[in-house]
Formats: sequence, structure tokens, C-alpha cells
Amino acid sequence: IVVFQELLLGDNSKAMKTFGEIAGLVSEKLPYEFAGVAEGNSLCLRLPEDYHFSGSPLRLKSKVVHGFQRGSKQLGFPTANLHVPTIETQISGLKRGVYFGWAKVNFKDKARSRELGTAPRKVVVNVGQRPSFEDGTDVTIEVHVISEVVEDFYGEEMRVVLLGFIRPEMKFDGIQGLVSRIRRDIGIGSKMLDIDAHKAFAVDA
Ligand code: ADP
Ligand code: RBF
Ligand code: MG
Repeated sequence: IVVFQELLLGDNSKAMKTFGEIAGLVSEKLPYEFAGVAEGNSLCLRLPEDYHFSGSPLRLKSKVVHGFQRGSKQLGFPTANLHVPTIETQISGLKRGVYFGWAKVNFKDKARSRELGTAPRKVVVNVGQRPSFEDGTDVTIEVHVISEVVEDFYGEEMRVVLLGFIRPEMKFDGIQGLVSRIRRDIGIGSKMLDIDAHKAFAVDA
């Protein structure tokens, strides 16, 4: 719930729109609704119930598999694709959309583990069907490691803990729209992970 205090406008519906815009809810295309007027004439706006990720923390462990190679080449955001069949039961019922969390990679070759194997990394994860592209409707789980990674880690075991939901998956008309939206997802995810309650999971076993 977003609360606006010391509201000066009298008209609720007008105020709702104005404040929805200020809160970025309108530009983010997020649905919100009027949740009442609180003490001191504050206005409350609420996001739908299902924005709450009740499955948090969700721990996934999977091999990194190959996708279409589009993440890095076309969008500039490489995504480590998880092997869906091995985590099928865990992700059944998981809402399609973008999540944030932490990830670590268990390198088989210990010399390679210096980079990703040592410290947990901030990640944003897309669980979905990529409606902006015509590449099928199978659900993929794609993990973008926020800090830059130079090497590939195909075939390695990745462990991910999903902590929160950012938004539903959307259909974009062009790559530019998707790319700038992913940039925002990364900003939101990164900030959320700096919150103590989420930071705590960086050392999750
Ligand atoms: P694919 O379609 O095969 O998943 P991508 O273009 O999405 O290909 O690139 C993903 C691969 O790039 C990952 O599997 C991983 O090996 C590597 N990679 C390098 N940097 C990153 C990063 N920051 N986040 C995720 N994967 C990365
Ligand atoms: N694809 C979509 O079609 N719609 C989305 O809203 C969407 N959001 C994404 C958010 C993030 C953070 C990431 C990493 C990917 C997202 N994708 C989305 C998936 C993207 O289309 C996919 O990574 C590439 O097409 C490579 O498979
Ligand atoms: Mg990928």
C-alpha cells in the first residue's frame, strides 16, 4: 500500500490519478486501486494482492542450459537459462513475471570459481513465455546476473534464491521498450536486495 499524507486535493479520483503518476505506478503500467482515506486525510493506493510473492524464499538448483543466444546478442542482457524439467514441480504455480534474488554458481573446475563461485550475485529472473518474441510458449526461467560477467558458465550448477516479485511479464512491440524496461527491473531489483531483510539471503546456504 502506498500512502500519501497531507493530501490537499478534495477529489479522490483526480487525486488517485495524480498520485498514481507520482508514484510511478502509471508509467510502470502497474494496476493499482483506491484503498481508502486514512487518518489525516491521507490517500492510500494498493497494488493487487498477487504482487505479494507468497512463495518467498524460493530456492532453485539447476544446470545452466543453452537458449536461443538472444539474451546477450540482441538485448544486451545475457540470461542463464535453468533446466526447467528438473525444477518443474517447484515452479508449477509460479506466476509468470520478473523476480529478484541472489545466485551463485558451483564451478566444477575450482580455478574457474574465483569469479561467480565465491560471492553471491544480485540477479533478476524472468519466469515466462517471452511474449515479445515468436519462439514458442514453453516457460523458461532466465537468470540475469546484474554485475557484469565475462565468462560463460554453461553446464555449471546454479543456485538461486528468489525473494520478491517485480512485475508480470508483458508483450513489448519492439526491443527498445523491453530493453529499457529490463533496465528498470535491474534498478528495482538491485535496490530491493540492498534492504536488510533481503541482504540476509545473500549468505543463504
Ligand atoms: P542463451 O540463450 O544460451 O541463454 P544468452 O545470450 O542468454 O544465451 O547468454 C547466457 C549465457 O551467458 C549464460 O548461460 C552464461 O553462461 C553467460 N553469461 C555471461 N554473463 C552473464 C550474466 N551477467 N548473466 C547471465 N548469464 C551470463
Ligand atoms: N520477455 C518478454 O517478452 N516480456 C517481458 O516482460 C520480459 N521481461 C524480462 C525481464 C528480465 C529482467 C529479463 C532478464 C528478461 C525478460 N524477458 C521478457 C525475456 C527476454 O525476452 C529473454 O531473456 C530473451 O528473449 C532471451 O530469451
Ligand atoms: Mg539466456
